[in-house]
Amino acid sequence: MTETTPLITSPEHSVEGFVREYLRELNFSQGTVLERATANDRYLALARTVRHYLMSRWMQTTVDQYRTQAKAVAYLSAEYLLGRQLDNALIASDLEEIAAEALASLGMDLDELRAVEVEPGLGNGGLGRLAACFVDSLATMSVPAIGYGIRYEYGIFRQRFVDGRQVEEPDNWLAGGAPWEFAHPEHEVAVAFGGRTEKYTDDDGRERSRWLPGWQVLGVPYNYMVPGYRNGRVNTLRLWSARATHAFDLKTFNYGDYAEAVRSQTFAENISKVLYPEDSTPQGKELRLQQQYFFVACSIRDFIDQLLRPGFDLHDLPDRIVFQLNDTHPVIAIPELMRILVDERGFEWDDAWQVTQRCFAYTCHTLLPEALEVWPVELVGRLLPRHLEIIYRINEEFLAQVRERSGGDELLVRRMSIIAEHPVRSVRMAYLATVAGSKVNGVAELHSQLLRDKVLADFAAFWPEKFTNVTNGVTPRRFVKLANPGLSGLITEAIGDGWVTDLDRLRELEPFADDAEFRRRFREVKAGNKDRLVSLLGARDGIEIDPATMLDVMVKRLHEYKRQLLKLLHVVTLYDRITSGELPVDQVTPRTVVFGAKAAPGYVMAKEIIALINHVGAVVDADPDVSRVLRVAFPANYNVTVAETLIPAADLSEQISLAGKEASGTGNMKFALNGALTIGTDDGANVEIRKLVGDDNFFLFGLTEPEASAIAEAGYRPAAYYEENPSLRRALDLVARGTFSGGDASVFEPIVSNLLSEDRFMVLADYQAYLDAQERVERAYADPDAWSRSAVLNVARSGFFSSDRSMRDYLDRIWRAAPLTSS
Ligand code: BZD
Repeated sequence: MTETTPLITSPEHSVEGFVREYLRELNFSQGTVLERATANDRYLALARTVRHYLMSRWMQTTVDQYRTQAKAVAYLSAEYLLGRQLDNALIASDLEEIAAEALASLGMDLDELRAVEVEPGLGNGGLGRLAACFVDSLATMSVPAIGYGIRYEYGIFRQRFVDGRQVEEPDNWLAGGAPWEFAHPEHEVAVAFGGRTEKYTDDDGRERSRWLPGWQVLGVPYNYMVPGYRNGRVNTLRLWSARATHAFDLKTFNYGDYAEAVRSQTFAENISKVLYPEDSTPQGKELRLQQQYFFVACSIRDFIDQLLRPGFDLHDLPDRIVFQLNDTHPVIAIPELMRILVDERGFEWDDAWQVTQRCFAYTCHTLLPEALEVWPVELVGRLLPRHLEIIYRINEEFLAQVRERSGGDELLVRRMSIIAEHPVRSVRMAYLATVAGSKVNGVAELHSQLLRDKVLADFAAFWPEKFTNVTNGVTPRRFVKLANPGLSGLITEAIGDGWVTDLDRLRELEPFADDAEFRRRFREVKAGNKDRLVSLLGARDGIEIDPATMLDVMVKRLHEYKRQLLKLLHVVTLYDRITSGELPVDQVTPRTVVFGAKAAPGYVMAKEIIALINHVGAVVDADPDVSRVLRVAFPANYNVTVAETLIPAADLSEQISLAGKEASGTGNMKFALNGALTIGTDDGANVEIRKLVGDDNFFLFGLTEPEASAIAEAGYRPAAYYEENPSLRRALDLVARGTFSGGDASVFEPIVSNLLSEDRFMVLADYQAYLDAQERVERAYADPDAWSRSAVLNVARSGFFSSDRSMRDYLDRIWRAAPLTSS
């Protein structure tokens, strides 16, 4: 890149300027005129117009980052759950009003065009959305940063319900055109796979190993703008798309298997075809490892070749970059950097190891043992033979250290080995990341503590200083400013608009919690948000909900540990009490329970739970007495776009995982920031939310982590709770008898028998405490003024959960990098 590239200027920041640019785009890029333009044409022209306003900032940011060669953060993540781009670009560039007026002058409605955009669903859930929040914050804080990932042709599946059961459909998000991306085939990168290694002696007489790959693919980078919020910065998200090579590089393939190579080319493009829809339970599929290596190999190569000055001495790499590993998915980057340094750049092993360790840090996002990725040695050896050798050597040297420091404790050595021997010889990716990374962090206080005390206890004893915590956060731009314009306006009126980039300022709202007029307006905003939700669910799903009821929301991936079943047992209990006459209808707090959840397509139990929710919902809705006070709404295909309307409307946020299982949660933060009260267990970031908002403004219930562990240890017997609790027994019996399955008792039998015999996540043990807490909720909700006071306090005290704060913590504790000062 030359350093004196003349920069283009932005279109004029005015309604007239916008109209001009818009019509030009419609003509020149879409090749049409207003009268003939389809909704998609109009949207695409709008997206491109907005893009133009960001372009000079983007180019300037890129030039500045190259010019200063300041230390940069490279966020390596297999997932980015971005949400719609147009809305965010509009607020970042302060163009919302101008665009709305400009379009209106041309007879169009901005909101209608926004709705045309299909969100890029390039992630499964929390982990992918977190990555999207982080890149937003980094840009807003002017931190030199780049996000690296995969440009999946198909994102997370679209969910439909057929007879209440989940059916998955492909998410062809690119079909309508992709106005936010910039392909750069000229910067394609070759990535090798397979083949074998051979030993040789180098010119200095040293024994070395080299990789003779069997086949290769090309990675084409696609750049996406990551606009900072009104700060003149636009960072880059670079996602890689796989292409077949045009021709074979004879040198590379001399030793390879030509036939295999040809066959493999056909499959090359499968690598970035589809996002794996499993979260928490990795499937260990070969294509998945190919995806992982593909994107990190492209990214490291890209950073070295494109972002460093020519001739840069890689011994100094840690001064220029830190690679943050978003869970274990990119961990194969560690042996890849070692390979580049040792094999390609002739580094001594020890020097390469020093550099590599300083370049990587690892974030763990789970506590479930089954979620810790392991790759069979056989597979790694077949796909990446040189990397396997490197991993073996890393392990060998590490275990020698363990032996030395433990006085030869072979049990400890076996426990800590990066290579597991059972059930099949495998590479433990979390251990590799822990050994190689300079820092390891969990994503909430409790999670980090449990990592230190349980999951990675041996490592924490070995390297206490390596372990740290960074509590997750969410971007207030998307999840408050954009999603909740009513509340944003109210806050800004009260305390000014500084909160958007300095969320601690929300504290200044505290006194307003005691201001009756402010509370009234807060309730007015909530009511308006509920009306918006009513319209959305009506139009999108044909679901009718009553905005005058308490909106009780549980949205997140469907997983047993998150305990959607506990919420459902509450619904069934209410149904039972109302239909049996035990609970007079006029004593019930009218409620709408909203679920949103996708299940991994292969996760049978999760899919059964979805069916049960829908079936219970249908029976509840069909009962004229019950449905006056209780409704269940389960809109299909919950995604970021739906979240943006749903969360601001919620009264009650359900965060009810079994303590010690949810690493952090981030939905919990979004709800609190939008003034919903939480009913929750002492789990993940709930713990920190409760501490901050105060016990009076949070409905805590359930076992604590030590209690749950103790029960598990002593032998948990769920049937005992069933036997001793009549209310629970009746609820489960209703399901077991087929009340929600047309009288067919067999349909949901697996759910009931699993709860009675195993109930791994202690739904039955927490049932009564949950019901009691829901009664506390009802009593509190009966006093709207007191409820809204608590809600305002939730907003005022949740500023800590800005992802800007998370980024500051990463910068201070892990990255040791700093924002760019003005250009
Ligand atoms: O990460 C989630 C945790 O479950 C949440 O508690 C936490 O808040 C977020 C962000 O830290 N983990 C995931 O979302 N995990 C995945 O999506 C995933 C995806 C593929 C493979 C394994 C896990």
